[in-house]
Amino acid sequence: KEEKYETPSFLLSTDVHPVASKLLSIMEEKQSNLCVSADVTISEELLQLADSLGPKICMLKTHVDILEDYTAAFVQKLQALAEKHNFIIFEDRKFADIGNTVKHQYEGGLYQISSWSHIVNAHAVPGPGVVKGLSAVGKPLGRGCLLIAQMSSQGSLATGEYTKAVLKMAEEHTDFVIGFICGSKISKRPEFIHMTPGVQIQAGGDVLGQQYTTPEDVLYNKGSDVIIVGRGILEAPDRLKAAESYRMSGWEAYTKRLSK
Ligand code: 5BU
Repeated sequence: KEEKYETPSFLLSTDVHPVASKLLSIMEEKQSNLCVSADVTISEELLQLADSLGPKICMLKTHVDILEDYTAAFVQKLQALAEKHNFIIFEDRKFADIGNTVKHQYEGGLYQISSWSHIVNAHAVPGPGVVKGLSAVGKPLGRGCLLIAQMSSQGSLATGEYTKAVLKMAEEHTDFVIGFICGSKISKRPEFIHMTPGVQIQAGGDVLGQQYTTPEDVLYNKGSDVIIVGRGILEAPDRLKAAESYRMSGWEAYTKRLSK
């Protein structure tokens, strides 16, 4: 089949944040807009996942605070795997406090997230101070941030006017905010990356309010750029096979949209 995909011209623009442009070039190179959500509780299993699925993904999303055995040595190994397989690390920390507090939470504590995670995310609910606090730590390190504009869970309050306010907050902090967690494309500005959780091959949900949409729907119909997949891969009988199938269907839907 002929490859119609061409490098989007904005990739060549100098306005794009370095982490965003790195992510976009990884996506192109690996033909993957799959972010695996590595929601496991043992660090060795997380490292194994990162090593085996590494070639299939553009990004690995973590929740370090669910690990039972977190150590500084673990993040060093994770960083080495990110280098080896060329993927971005995204700690899904969902910061949501005043600027001064999130600064400490991002930089310090047990996890020292800013030292190893290329991307973090934040709720906009505290107002712009949350971005300013995170930015004070992350910007000098070349890190990027996603604002949570919408959530995948049923009954989420992040809708309508709230989502619009998040978009505005992002537009006012483009030196640090590189995009959104959202269900569909909310900004036409090409420098913003749209990433969507709540994705499985079959639409549906779980018993705790998670709602799933398919890769095709998210990337083609809803116009998002990256799919975030956890249990769709983690609970599959063969994780590598499942990751390859999400990568393939995701890339097909994404390139089909870009050449619309
Ligand atoms: P799942 O197993 O594919 O349902 O996991 C989804 C992951 O994405 C999980 O780590 C959530 O914490 C994360 N997530 C989400 O599901 N929905 C959201 O709106 C946001 C994050 Br923000």
